[in-house]
Amino acid sequence: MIRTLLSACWLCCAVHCAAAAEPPLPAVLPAPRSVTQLDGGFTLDAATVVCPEQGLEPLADYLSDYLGLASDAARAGEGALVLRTEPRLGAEAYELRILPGRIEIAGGDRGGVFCGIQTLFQLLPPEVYARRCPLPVRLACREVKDAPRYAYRGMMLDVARTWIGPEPLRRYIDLMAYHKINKLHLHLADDEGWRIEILSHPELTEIGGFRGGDSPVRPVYGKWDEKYGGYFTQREMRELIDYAAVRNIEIIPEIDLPGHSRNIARVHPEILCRYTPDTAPSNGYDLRSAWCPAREENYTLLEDILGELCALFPSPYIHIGGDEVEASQWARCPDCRAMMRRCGLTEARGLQDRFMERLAAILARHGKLPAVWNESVRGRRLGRDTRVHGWESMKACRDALAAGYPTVVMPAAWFYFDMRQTPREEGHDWAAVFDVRKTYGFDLRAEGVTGEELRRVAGFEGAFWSEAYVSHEPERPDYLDYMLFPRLCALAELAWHGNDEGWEAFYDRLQHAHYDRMSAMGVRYRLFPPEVSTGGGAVAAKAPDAGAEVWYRVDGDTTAHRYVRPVATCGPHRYLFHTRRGTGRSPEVGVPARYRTITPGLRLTTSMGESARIPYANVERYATFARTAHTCRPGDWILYEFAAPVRCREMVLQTGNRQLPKTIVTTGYVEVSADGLNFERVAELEKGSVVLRPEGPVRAVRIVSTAEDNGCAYVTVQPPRILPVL
Ligand code: TNX
Repeated sequence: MIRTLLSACWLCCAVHCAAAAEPPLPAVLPAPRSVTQLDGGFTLDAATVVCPEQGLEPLADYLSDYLGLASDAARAGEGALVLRTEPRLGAEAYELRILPGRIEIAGGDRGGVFCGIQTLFQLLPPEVYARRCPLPVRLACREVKDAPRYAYRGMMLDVARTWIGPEPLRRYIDLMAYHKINKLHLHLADDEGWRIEILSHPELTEIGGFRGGDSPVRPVYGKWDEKYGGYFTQREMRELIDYAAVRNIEIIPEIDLPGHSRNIARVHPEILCRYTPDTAPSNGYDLRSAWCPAREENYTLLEDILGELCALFPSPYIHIGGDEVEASQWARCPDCRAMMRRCGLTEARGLQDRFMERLAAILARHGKLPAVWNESVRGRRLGRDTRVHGWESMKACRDALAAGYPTVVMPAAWFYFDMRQTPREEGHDWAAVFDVRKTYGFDLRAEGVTGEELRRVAGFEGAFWSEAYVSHEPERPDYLDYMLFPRLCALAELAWHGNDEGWEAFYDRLQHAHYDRMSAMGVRYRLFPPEVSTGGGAVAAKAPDAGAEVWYRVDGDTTAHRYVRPVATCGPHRYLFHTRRGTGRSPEVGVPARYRTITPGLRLTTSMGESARIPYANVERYATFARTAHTCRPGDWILYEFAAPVRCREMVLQTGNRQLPKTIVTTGYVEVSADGLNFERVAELEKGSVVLRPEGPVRAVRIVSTAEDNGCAYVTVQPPRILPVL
């Protein structure tokens, strides 16, 4: 079939290019349904005029802006680039014809025309994305016929935990649009921030949009010492909605309810249950801050909030959250208990269904439908016009589909782009550690979705949660790009086209065409790590990605050198390699010996008491982390004493969790002792951690806190990572 022809294009091209005059088939991503080669060519030059059908002027402007062309509805003749709709094609479908005398893009609707424009971009030199397409460009004549596999092709961005404002958001909207992603799910409120102006309750953003400093909202994650935040005014949001709409993207707002509501609970404490709440400080995941479902006034406030969202957002759906609700606080609330009796409920958890039902009714009054996280349909009480986002697992997705709900399939283990991509990179790991290849390989049938349930799949969505992103700034301004790309490319391929052509063919298009496009887009995407090997007294490295350069640096030195040949060395573990291609970068890797650790006899003590459940012994066995019983105050200490003096090339001491720096010793210093008696101050803590490179033997190390409470009820202590002298 034509599709197979397309998939094989790069291979064929490599083999036949020298002999055949046929131009190669285009490496469009996501792949179109069919491409047919026609005779002749068309020269796109500065004289080409974009000619839109009435109503498509915004798309003509969009296109003209990238190509520097004039747009004139009256000049549909020879040499024109015609944009028109042809409803028979269906939603978002398009036909792109490059003919000797003209280019035609016919879309089933505006979305289809937009998708046709994106395919045209991919037939042009990559510089089109930088608005520097060198004209004239000679294009081979062809006909592309294309339509999406799924109507829902989404990306969720959590702008609540880390504030992502209008400017960067516009950039991500562009990047999604280039990939034919058509839904932007904006997570606008969570424990750590409220990001959308509600005119009838300005305090929600005026107070809740900022945390730390003099705000009643406590600081969290990496932003301890400043008042941090921001929010979208309704005007700004309206502009973003319009900006996205031109780009065939619908913005779906989410307010996470009734859990993940610590932020609004600081602004309106009365929304909580009527019992003495546990007031111990805690950061994020503060599951105690759920709205009280039995408090009637809460629904008035929610009507105000949701009513404004319904008026502001044209999307037929409003996402009302519903994940990770801790029902124990309801079980202790007298009003909730009375409500449970009234409803004949034996479990407090059932109250969530009633709460969500009330919200669905509010939305219905405003002509909208609810979208929810999968936990909200466990009780099956919400109407089957509710759209479910299945995130926890494939089982959660299958359950929602089996219960009859249209479901956006987004299990974290394939679609959460906040997960790290290899074990030593940054990111969460609770769901899985995976790269673009795993996302691409996602297969509904292999995951047990069949028959009727397959038809209920609304589509796929990628997600980026940002509770830890905030702590990557300003050191890693490329972090979000790096986490999203190229995993988002695989998401787009799956949702638009499917993965029937297989990884190798997809990867071929990615490395031979799409990396260059992403470079022109200015995306700081992730490349595959280099393969590092040793032998014959040298260390060698190879880039898996076509056209990628290998670079290396030596331990303790930040200067990178271009790798040209194996490096002769008797200390291969001292070298770290990475690859570069355009704006792409791989992670740094070294030889396995670099990462080997030793576990000398250790005793851990602290001044903050020992958690009964997660004891010091965990660390002494180098098994897992330990917890203290109290948070850290100035002068508090953590002491690591070794049974015998340890010689090592590096010792990494870490408090908190790598991805969630919430349980760290926020600020402090480190002292080292050679004899266990006399200590010398050698370093400051950075984000709760320190890397020591001791010159002599170490008998003991002590972390001393200068922090006035870390905002959490305890400190987590990780086992030291000790790298032997090699
Ligand atoms: C689970 S996904 C959450 C989020 C976290 C995320 C981190 C979901 C509906 N809840 O609150 O940010 O994991 O990966």
